[in-house]
Parts: sequence; C-alpha cells; structure tokens
Amino acid sequence: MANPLYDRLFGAHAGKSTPFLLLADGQSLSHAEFLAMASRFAHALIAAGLEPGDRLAVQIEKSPEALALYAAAVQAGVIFLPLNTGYTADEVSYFVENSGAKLLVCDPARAEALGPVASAADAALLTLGADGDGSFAESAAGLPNAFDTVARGEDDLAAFLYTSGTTGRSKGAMLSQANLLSNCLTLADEWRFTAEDILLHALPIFHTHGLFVATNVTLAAGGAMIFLPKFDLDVILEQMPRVTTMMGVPTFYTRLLGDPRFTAEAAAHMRLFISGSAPLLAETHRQFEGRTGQRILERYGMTETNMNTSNPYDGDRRAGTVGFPLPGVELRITDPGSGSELPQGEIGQIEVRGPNVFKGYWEMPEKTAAELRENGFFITGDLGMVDSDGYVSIVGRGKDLIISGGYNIYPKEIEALLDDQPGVLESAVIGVPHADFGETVLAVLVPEPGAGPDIAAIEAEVSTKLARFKHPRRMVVAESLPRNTMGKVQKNVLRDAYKDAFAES
Ligand code: MLC
Ligand code: AMP
Repeated sequence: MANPLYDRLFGAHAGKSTPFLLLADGQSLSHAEFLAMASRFAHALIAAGLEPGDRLAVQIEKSPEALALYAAAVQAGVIFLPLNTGYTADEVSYFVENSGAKLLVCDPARAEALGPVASAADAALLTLGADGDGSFAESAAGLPNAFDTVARGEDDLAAFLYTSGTTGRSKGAMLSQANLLSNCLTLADEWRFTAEDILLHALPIFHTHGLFVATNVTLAAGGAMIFLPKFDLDVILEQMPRVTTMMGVPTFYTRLLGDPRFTAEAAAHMRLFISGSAPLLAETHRQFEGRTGQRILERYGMTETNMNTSNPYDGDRRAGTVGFPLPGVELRITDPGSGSELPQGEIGQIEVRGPNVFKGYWEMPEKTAAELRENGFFITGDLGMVDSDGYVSIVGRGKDLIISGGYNIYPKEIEALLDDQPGVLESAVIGVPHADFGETVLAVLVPEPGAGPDIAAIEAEVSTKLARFKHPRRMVVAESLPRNTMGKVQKNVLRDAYKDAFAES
C-alpha cells in the first residue's frame, strides 16, 4: 500500500544503521532506531483512538521523540498539527477547537494547564516530554517496532499549520502529502543535499522552516542532522566543525557575526549556509561574505506554500534578493487592485502556483477563495518585483505583519486585546527595527478621556493571553493615532516616528 510521503522520506531508510539524529551530548539515533520509535508511536496513536484523517495537535519541546511523533502521524495517516511551544493555554484552545483535534499531546509540565483545554474541545490529552517521558511515551513502550503504513494518496492531507490573518483568527493551512513531498525533493536537488550531508538544526520544529524544509530535505537526501533543542550560540559554534550545512533565520546569522569566534576558519569546511523566513539584510549578506568568504543562500517561502524561490546553488547569490522561482513553481507580479499581471520590473503583489501550494484553509471557504484564485495562483500578501535577470526581490508587505526573529506576529490580534483593556480607547501595533530580531513589537495606546491606561496591568493581561514573542517590547501612550482622509490608521507614519525606539539594542 502506498503512502508517498512516508515511503519516500521515512520508509526509504528502513533497516539502515546510518546516523540520522546526532545530539549535542554525543548520543545518536540511526535511521532504523528512529523509524522503530516512530512505528511504536504510530501504534500508540491508533491505541489512542485516532483514525486516518483525524487531527493530532502537539505542543511539545523539540526532541527526537517529537520528530518521531511527526513520522508516526504520517505513517498512520493522521494529520499532524504542531504548535509553537510558547503559545498560552488560551491560544492552544483555539487551535484544538478549530481543528477538531481528537488528541492533544503536550509536555508533562503543561498537562495541568491544558487539561481543561482538551476536555472543553472533547479531545484526549497525553503527554510527551523532551526526555522521552510522559503518558504517551508510556503507552508506546513495548508496542511493536514495525507498523503497517496506512495508505494515503498524494492529495490526502498530511499537516495543518495555523497562520494568522490580518483580520479575524488564525487559519489552518491544509498541506497535502504532495505539497510537502514535491517541495522537499525540489529543494534537496536544488541545494545538492546528499546522504553525506550533516545539517546543523537549531530551528524549532513547529513551523515550515524547521520541519518541512530542514527536516524533510535531510530525510529526502538520507543525510543526518545535529539536532539541537534551540539556538544557543556557544553550542552552535562548538558543533559547527561536525556539520556541512546550516539553515536559519536572519537572527542566526547576525548573532554569529556578532561573535568574534565565528571566523573564516570556523566556517571553512561548510558547504552551504541558507537563510529564510524573514528578510536578510544586504548588509548582513555582505558582512558574512567579508568574514567567511562564503555567500549565504537566501530563499523565500511561507506556511501556505512551503518554498517558492531560491537563490542559485551555482551562480550568483544576490544580496537583497530571494532568487528565482523553484522548478515547477510559477511566480507572477500582479496589480493589487485589478489582479492583472504587471510588466517585468514593476512592483506588485507576488502570486505563486505549483505543486507546493496548499489546499486551502480548514473550514474557511471564503478565506480560501479570497487568497487562492480559481486558476491556482495563491496571493501571498508580499509585495515584490522581478528584475531583468529573473531575480525576485521582496520589497514590502501588503499584509499587516511583523516578523520578529522569524516568528510572524499579526498586529490585529494584539490590538484587539489592547483595545479591550481598561483606560484604552484604541491602539495601534507596529513593527520597528531591532538589531537582533530584525523587527520587534511596539504598541501605541490612546487613553480614554480622563483615564490613563495602567501599563503594568496591561502587560500582566497580555502575558496570560499571548505567547511571549508577541508581547509588545514597549507601550507608548499618545493622544491620538494618525489617520488618512478615509480614517485609516497610518501605520507608516507611526513606524517612521518610532523607527529609532530600539536603535541601541
Ligand atoms: C524568543 N523570544 C522572542 C523571539 N524568540 N521574542 C520575539 N521574537 C522572537 N523570535 C523571547 C524569549 O521568550 C525571551 O523572552 C526573549 O525573547 C529573549 O529570548 P532569546 O533568548 O534572545 O531568544 P532565543 O530563545 O535565543 O530565540 C531567538 C531565536 C528564536 C531567533 C533563536 O526566536 C528562533 O529560533 N526563531 C526561529 C523562528 C522560525 O523558525 N521561524 C520560521 C517560521 S516558517 P524573555 O521572557 O526572556 O524576555 C516561515 C516560512 C519560511 O516563516 O519561509 O521559512
Ligand atoms: P509564515 O506565514 O510564517 O510562513 O511567513 C511567511 C512570510 O515570511 C512570507 O510571506 C514573507 O513575508 C516572509 N519571508 C519568508 N522568507 C523571506 C525572505 N527570504 N525574505 C523576506 N521575507 C521572507
């Protein structure tokens, strides 16, 4: 029975004693050991009552076990829904309810907080810790090391990743087997990944970048990863001599450049550094080349589409551009008003079509219709242009979005919470330049007449409701918000007024 994603990424390595996951403490897991764990977990999913097509929500720390749960879901035909470990119980509650997840697997330390969330959504709750502990792990212990892979077709859904919008709540992007598989095979080929490669993996595995790019590309090539729980500069520098490639968000590269231990010699044996998820400043690209003699390869993608473009492996990797559309991906620039295609060289909205483009938003047909055209082109919400050599540049965003250290933050969600706070008449949330995170969050609060907002109380409320990375790093009080003649808040005016708020950081 066929299951294209499982067969190609995991099944292809059955029985191999080659290393797959190398941990910082020197321990390692072979492909075969990893697959045996995944099969035990697949049995445990079935034992928990999951059937093909059911959703499995997970909020767990990065570990080999966490990755095996992803493999298990694919093998059992269950839709994998990974969640940022920073999300509050409030946030998790929305995803579990909206997706109709049958099972929520969380860290043992969060079981108490998430118990009520699971019961309210009629989902079962099991736990899996970073050390391989927890009720899910216990239920899998002793189960068989082999599992009859559930048959799936290319159009069957493999994962949901939630992505916020400029209005309303988060939307579950439905990704099919073929979406994920086609993209990682293309990338492995474009970036020349082989079984000899060892990737330095310090990204989280609940987003496209760490899971569907870094991990799937490594699996497609049959290579190995140094699998680190998070980005820690000392550990990265210590592990770099063991690897051939690294993928990261721009913050990884600015942090490396900020450390004198990162020298040309330290990077000399590396064959490839890849950056994405947020704009890599041309300045960072140049500094990196100056320091190491190597050019970072920048690519562009998003949750709904996986990767769309990449700078070339061979050939000129141009600073400030995201390269060419990947093989099989069509990219066009359109007029945001009329939707008609613009001539080469003009700035407009970026649209993409290809096997990588998702199947729509879960149970939100009107939102799907607004962004995914009937002819298959997806309106990315990014503004860009294509130069005369075919290089794509992203020049701005049509969507109101802040990207902080590679995490997307939607101002609307924060504004809705701030507007509800006592003493706040209205608010505007903007992204301002930040040396480490690229952008960071600043909130402008307009007080109700005669009342001053209590900033400490608001901060306390924000921290119970929103993940830490979304918290405004500064809240300022202003008499009013700048508006245009249509009454729309002019965020560009605010961004300009506060552009130096974190200049020294
Ligand atoms: C952590 N914090 C952040 C943050 N990360 N705040 C804002 N933005 C972030 N990205 C918080 C911490 O909770 C902490 O809070 C404080 O900021 C300082 O943390 P730190 O120790 O400096 O952060 P660190 O743990 O080192 O994490 C920074 C980071 C991490 C950049 C390494 O955020 C990261 O791994 N980002 C990658 C995100 C990613 O994978 N994006 C891909 C999305 S997929 P306190 O309480 O101490 O103040 C996608 C598609 C595509 O976009 O194209 O790839
Ligand atoms: P997400 O919704 O988390 O998948 O984030 C996707 C968004 O990240 C894209 O729509 C872009 O705005 C941004 N992005 C990803 N890669 C790049 C890049 N290389 N340069 C600029 N922006 C990027």
